[in-house]
Amino acid sequence: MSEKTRREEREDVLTRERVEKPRKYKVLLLNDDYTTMEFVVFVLQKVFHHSQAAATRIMLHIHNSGVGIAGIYTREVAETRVAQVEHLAREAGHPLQCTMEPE
Ligand code: TYC
Repeated sequence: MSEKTRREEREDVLTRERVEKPRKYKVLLLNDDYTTMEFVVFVLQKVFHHSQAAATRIMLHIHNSGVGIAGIYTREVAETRVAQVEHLAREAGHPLQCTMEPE
């Protein structure tokens, strides 16, 4: 008598999805040879709300190591910020690349 109905199993799945913490995603900026340092600092301040000092430190880390974390967010926020970076970069004529990956 402990067998669950299909309906009860479906409800268990829905409950688990609502109760568990949403997955977080790292938004990454990639280094390149053409985007100016000033533009990367501007993006880190404008899109990711870092201070000038933090933005400069993150930009230099990316410049020296090839990739760096701009921020960590839920999936929808991460997707929006990636799109904002791509829009600003294309508009300014910079090849800056921005991606996201599960934390
Ligand atoms: N490497 C670039 C330069 O020397 C600066 C840069 C930093 C570009 C970080 C992209 O994500 C980046 N102008």
